[in-house]
Amino acid sequence: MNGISRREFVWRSVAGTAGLWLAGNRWVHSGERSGAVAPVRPTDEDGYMLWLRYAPPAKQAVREYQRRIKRVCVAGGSPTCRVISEEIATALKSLLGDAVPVSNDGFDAGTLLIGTPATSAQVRENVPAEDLDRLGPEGYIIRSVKLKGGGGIIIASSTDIGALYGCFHFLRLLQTGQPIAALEIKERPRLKLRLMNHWDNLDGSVERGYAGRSLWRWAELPDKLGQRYVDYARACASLGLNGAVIHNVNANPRILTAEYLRKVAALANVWRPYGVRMYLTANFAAPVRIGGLPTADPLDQRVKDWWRAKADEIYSLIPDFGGFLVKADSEGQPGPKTYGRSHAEGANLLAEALAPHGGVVMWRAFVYDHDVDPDRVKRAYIEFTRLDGQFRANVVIQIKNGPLDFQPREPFHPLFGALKHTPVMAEIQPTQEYLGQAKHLVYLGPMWEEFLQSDTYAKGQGSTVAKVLMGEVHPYQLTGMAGVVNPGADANWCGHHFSQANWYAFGRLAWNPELGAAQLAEEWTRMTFTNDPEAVRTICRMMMTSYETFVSYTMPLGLHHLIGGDHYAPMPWNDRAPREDWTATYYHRASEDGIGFDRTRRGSGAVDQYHPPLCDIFDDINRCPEKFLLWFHRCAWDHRMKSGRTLWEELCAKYDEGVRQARELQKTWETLKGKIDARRHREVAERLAIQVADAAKWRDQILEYFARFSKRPVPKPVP
Ligand code: GCV
Repeated sequence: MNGISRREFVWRSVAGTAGLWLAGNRWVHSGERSGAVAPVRPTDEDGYMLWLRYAPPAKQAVREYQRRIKRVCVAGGSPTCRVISEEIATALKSLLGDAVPVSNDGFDAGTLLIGTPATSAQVRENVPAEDLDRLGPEGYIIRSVKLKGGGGIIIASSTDIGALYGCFHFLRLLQTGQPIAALEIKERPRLKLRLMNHWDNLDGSVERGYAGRSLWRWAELPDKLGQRYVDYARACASLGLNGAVIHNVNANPRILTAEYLRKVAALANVWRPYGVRMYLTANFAAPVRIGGLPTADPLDQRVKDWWRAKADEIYSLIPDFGGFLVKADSEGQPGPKTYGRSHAEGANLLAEALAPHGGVVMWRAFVYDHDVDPDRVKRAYIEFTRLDGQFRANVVIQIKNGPLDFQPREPFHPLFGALKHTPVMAEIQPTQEYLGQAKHLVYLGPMWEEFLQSDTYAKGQGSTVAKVLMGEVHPYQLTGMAGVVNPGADANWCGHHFSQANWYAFGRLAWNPELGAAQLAEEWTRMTFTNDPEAVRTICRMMMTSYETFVSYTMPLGLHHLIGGDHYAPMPWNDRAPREDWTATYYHRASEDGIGFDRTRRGSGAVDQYHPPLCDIFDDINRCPEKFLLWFHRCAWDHRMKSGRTLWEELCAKYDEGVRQARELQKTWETLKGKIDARRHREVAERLAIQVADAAKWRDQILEYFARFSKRPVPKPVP
């Protein structure tokens, strides 16, 4: 933060809210400006503060908050309580314009009390412990209470971490200008594991990272621990994220050496008060690569002993270590298959080592060995359904949202709902590897909502992916969601200011996968940019249309993998790669007869990995949703679409529409000039210019390429 303190930064930088001006050391509403206080133009922001800028909402709301919050009592003296005190003091000073006293006792009218039954008699009196117990250790209650001479507000939980989550919820209400007169909020996370997944390497590079170098400065650790590590944990905790896997799934085994574990432990110590637990990726060959054993065979006693000793060593340094995430037998990573063992035998080896300490193994389902099936998208399902029930209780299978690989649009992975006896968690990807990286404005909330609300029919209608994840379809003891995330060393963390919204939405969905994308967009916009109603509406509209826009100009109608190595630019002609299933032609199969991958019963049969009636719907060209048409069907170029157009005409129209919508995003953003600070406005505008140019490239190159097969003219694009 360029050498200034966080608190100072809040004062200096949070000036972009429409109608608010930073005058000297104080926020003033534009109506209040007088000759006595010279107005100051909104100060530029660099985006570092994320959604924790604590800019005051509308004047009326601020007045109400000032009336109702005269002092704060944070009961308890734990490191987490200290974090709560500091956060609330910083936030209230910024939101309300004046410092609000924070102490650790007292509860009279005008007090905001934060505590647990163990730390506060007033919490015990006003919030029955059974109510808190029902919400679990991370749940909380926010309640208005009547007191002599006025009202008070209690944020209560059975743990300090739950109280911290409640505190961030309360601050969200203030930041977004919500009424706080009669609060009765009960919240609990619907998923247990809510984890950031970083694909960061030990050399500081980030696989599929688009926001600068890694956040973890390995050369400086464990001695130097900067403020940024704290701010990372604040951001995670503000969303309810409770852990981070800090190392790439393409794992360097050195992360498990004593030298690196000391560095990892130092980070874990910083994050502990925020409830962010440390997890690591495990290279399956570590016993050979760093342990000096001749084998990594999971059934070999020496290998078992090595992992057990390694787990003991880790827990001696990090007592609350969460566990391992493993990519095995995938894209060249070592795994149990080398030794003729199954994924279950591999996962159980690590699970046994962690079990005495309460750790978990997240075993990735991202596997696609050729010999399993000729169709790549069928392979993981085949491998893992065979093993259902063979995993130890502390193993959870981590599954990407779709069966291929984070494509702009995929149907949900058929493993969701298919594993009755093995818990599953979802892996989604805020880092936008295939979705414009940090150059395109693409809010992924609607994509994830579509995924989470997909009905698997695993136990009849209503068995949505969200319900599967929450353990409501099959009774899983372990539940979770992971996000392959986007923060890096860039000043604004995520490269594109709007990419922050994807970190935000992921975190909130991990807390509750049934939240709506529109609600999350609005929360984020109000906290990150402005509370001005018109600007909020405009920004939210842009965000909510941006996903469909991106799909339209890149891979509409179920097309997928039309890219090359960088996963950014169009490359439909890509027919050469070390593996056939890394090309584009393997997927689109365009010829003079038509286009698309036949996954019906007459083709690869992938449709039958879905429960009825979905398998029949996907199999039927007339009932298959058109957004998945070319994923499941091979269609003639003249195939008649619901619009009455031929497939070719529809494809051309979709691409063109995408380009038009991208231009619309750009135009709309222009109307916001002056409504938010100039720096962020300019930086977004610069990227939108790239996006518009790229959208046209996608359209032109894809259509020009496919026209060679369709032998039909490409209609003149709308200028
Ligand atoms: C970490 C895709 C990405 C790889 C990534 C892999 C995975 O193939 O392009 O960079 O590797 O997924 O999820 O393991």
